Amino acid sequence: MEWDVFLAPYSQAVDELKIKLRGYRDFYEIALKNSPIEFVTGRVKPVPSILEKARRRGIPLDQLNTQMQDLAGIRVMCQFVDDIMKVVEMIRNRTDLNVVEEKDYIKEKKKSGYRSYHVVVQYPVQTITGEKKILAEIQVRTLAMNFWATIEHSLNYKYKGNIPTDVKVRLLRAAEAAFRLDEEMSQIREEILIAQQHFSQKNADEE
Ligand code: 0O2
Repeated sequence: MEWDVFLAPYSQAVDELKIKLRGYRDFYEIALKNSPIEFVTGRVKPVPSILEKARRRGIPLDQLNTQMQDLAGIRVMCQFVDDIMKVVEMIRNRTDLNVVEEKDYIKEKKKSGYRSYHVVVQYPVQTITGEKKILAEIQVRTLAMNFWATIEHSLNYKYKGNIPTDVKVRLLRAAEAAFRLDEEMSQIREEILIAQQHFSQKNADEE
């Protein structure tokens, strides 16, 4: 398998989608509105992770393009839970991609405590041999959900997927705390938004 060649369109898709989704922030800023997007990151799945997931899921390597939906991965971080569906709606309305699947791990969190909204999209990339439609997974989550997921992900890596029970229990408690933090922030949302508008106006005036 020539990984560089196979993954090149995925890398292109990640670069393009990062720019496109980051663009929303600028549009909101110009319109002097609070952006539902705080920041955007993206990555192509590293080859060892691809091989591990393919083995775990029994996916033949020649079917990766149709059966592994997160070779190209984008993450959109929001300040508030309510922003998540605004971002999802903006993604659904785009005419440069097709949404093929949505997974709501916010309504129904994973057993681990993981919360996020996943949108799987089919995105066309123009390659030297013509157009290639590739799958990309966009994960939309709050900053608190992202904090939890990042920590849990590194612990999973450290313990090679077998996190000890006591740590798992603590992680579940931490997930509960992150959920409550999101709830608290939602309740003072209006106040925070007004403060942030004053702040960005003040910065603009000083420039
Ligand atoms: P990485 O390193 O982020 O690429 P599965 O991966 O089998 O659970 P599925 O159906 O392939 O699930 O896709 P799903 O549910 O959309 O989840 C894929 C990705 O969501 C994961 O990619 C993680 O990024 C994230 N995710 C899902 N569950 C959890 C969780 O319990 N904890 C954390 N931290 N992240 C999660 P990868 O391939 O696992 O890893």
